[in-house]
Amino acid sequence: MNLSVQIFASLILSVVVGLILGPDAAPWVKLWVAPIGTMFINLIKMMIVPVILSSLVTGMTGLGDLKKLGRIGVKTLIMYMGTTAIAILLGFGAAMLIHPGVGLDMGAAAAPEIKQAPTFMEVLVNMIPKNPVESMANADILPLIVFSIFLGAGIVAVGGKKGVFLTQLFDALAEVCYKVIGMIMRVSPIGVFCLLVPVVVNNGPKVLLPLLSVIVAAAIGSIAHMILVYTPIVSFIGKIKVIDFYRAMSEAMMIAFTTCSSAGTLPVNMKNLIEKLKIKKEVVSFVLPLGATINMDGTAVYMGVCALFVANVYGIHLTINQMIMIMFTGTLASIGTAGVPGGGLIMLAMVLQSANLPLEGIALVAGIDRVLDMFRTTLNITGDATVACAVDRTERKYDKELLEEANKEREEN
Ligand code: DAS
Repeated sequence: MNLSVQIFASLILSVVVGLILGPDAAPWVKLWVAPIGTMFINLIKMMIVPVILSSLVTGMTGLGDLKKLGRIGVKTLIMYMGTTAIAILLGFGAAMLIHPGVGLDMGAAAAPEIKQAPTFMEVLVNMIPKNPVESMANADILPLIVFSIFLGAGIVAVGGKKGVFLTQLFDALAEVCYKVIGMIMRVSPIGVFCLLVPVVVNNGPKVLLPLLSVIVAAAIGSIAHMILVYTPIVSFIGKIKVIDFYRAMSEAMMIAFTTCSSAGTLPVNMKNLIEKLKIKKEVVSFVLPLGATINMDGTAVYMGVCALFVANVYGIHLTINQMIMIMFTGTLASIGTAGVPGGGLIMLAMVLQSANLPLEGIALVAGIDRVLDMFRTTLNITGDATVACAVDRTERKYDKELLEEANKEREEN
């Protein structure tokens, strides 16, 4: 049975076992099952820094010139921002369809503390690592990307035998990383099972049913975004058959769904795009790590759905101004969301505050946040892969020109 099918079977089994065990088994499950899930996700996280460093440095040396990096960067950022803005709109649309929270009396709830999203300048300043080893130790992905780009550019500048040696060294390290990730993925059915059983045991029907409308709206928004936004991009720009794309993405999507961590899914996503979809390493190693930190379309859908849910629960009719504020701050909040479990919940406060909606609303969705996070993280990493496929395809045009130029030079000499 292929690995994706094994992981899916494990996912279904964990839901059944979790429902049979029920909330009374929570202490026992927390003691004996949850730690195995934590060990599995830590195994994948163990590969985040080495795979980004080795792939991005190799990718940089493969780019040949910084002009290409600039072109890839601009295309990537435009597509990331564009798809995120559409995602919030779809979140609003799904919530207007389902009307989550209408007539729901959730009682008063304590207002959580507000975490401010970093300002644009703060994001820029934080991107420059004052100590690359510290950035690696903390798995700070953006500073690690910047350091890897400079390291790769330095190797290209050195050139000669030393440059070739270092390029081959980092290329070999990248290959080793993908082999290790493959070994880790072999135990993923067990890891997925042990990650999901605690979630099902703690979020049984009595927790989920009253807020089922929120989960349904988030799921509809996420699926609509995949169908209306990602499928056309993959098919018409990426020139990849949709069935091939989602088949190649299935492992990473299920890991994202169960771990709720874009960062934790990154190594698997990178490996599968390079090995299964043959996307260029220099594109994958730049676009995906960047996306895992700033491209969160699933979180944007969630912001749209939850903002409308809170407005409905408190009987507030959103004005156009409030919806524009939610769209703007929701895009910023999704950029500032960390690629870890629960990242979006923390940023929701900023969105509600910007639209003058009661912050107590966060406590209402906090109880089912882990389930909502499954959908948003799965969409987040799928969006990263979608943009990588589109950027890779549009770059091939330049590669073809380079190839033709090289052929012409060869004929002339
Ligand atoms: N869990 C986050 C991620 O890893 C998304 C979120 O919390 O919104 O992408």
